[in-house]
Amino acid sequence: MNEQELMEAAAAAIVAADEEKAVDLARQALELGLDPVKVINLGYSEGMKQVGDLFERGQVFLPEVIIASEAMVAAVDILEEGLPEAEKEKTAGIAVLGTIEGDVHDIGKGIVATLLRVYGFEVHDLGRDVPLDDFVAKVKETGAHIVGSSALMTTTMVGQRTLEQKLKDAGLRDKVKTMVGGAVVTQHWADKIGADGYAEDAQEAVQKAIEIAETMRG
Ligand code: B12
Repeated sequence: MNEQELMEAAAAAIVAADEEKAVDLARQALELGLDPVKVINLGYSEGMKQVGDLFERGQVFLPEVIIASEAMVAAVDILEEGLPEAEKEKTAGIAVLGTIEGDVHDIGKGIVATLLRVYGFEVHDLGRDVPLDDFVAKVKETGAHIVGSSALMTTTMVGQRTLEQKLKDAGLRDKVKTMVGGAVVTQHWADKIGADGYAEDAQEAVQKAIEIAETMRG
């Protein structure tokens, strides 16, 4: 199986909500020496997007989405074993991450957290359905350079705008840079609410975070 075929099979395994197959393909990807991040982005995440489209059209139902997402998590766990060890010596920066309150989608945010750690960030992952005040408190406590929020629903992305305001009210907005992401979030939304960064996937998120952390060190 070549790289392209494996990516397509990985996406298909997620659409079929076939955990065994998804896990088996993740192992094959590592054996073939493929880039785990690429396989997550172009294979499994692509499958998850297709599941979302089918769900929206009423062609699959919530229980199937849950099983598909479990298959995705299991495959990503395997692929993460193929990532280089997190940099323990150097600190690229301190990042606080979480999924906005009211929103339980956390697969993508988890991938972003893992990759940031691999690239030397000290990551404080607050989890999902995180009250906005908890983001603010954690930024204050850790002196974070970056606070990243994830939102997968139109109803919760508005929380990212409120978070901007809460950071201002707490006098922290000039000390921390904000990054936003999640399926419904766009660069346009980031600009509109005054966030400092947006990324479409975890790889881009890390690149942007590194750039942002560098500008903060001056
Ligand atoms: C899996 C899934 C679920 C799972 C979540 C499991 C979990 N632990 O996360 C379950 C089944 C629980 C679920 C529940 C629901 N879901 Co849902 N779900 C999805 C689905 C199919 C895939 C999401 C996913 O994991 N994608 C894969 C990951 C890797 O991608 P990602 O999250 O986008 O993350 C990447 C980037 O966005 C970026 N990124 C992510 N976060 C961040 C943060 C920062 C700072 C940065 C820089 C970048 C970044 O990097 C990530 C990695 O590359 C989406 C469809 C879609 N197109 O997204 C719907 C979707 C998000 N769900 C939807 C809905 C409606 C729901 C429910 C309300 C359904 C219901 N009727 O109950 C509930 C929500 C409950 C709640 N209160 O939150 C809608 C939202 C519609 C909208 N526009 O508001 C969607 C879009 C489906 C649809 N098309 O209708 N869901």
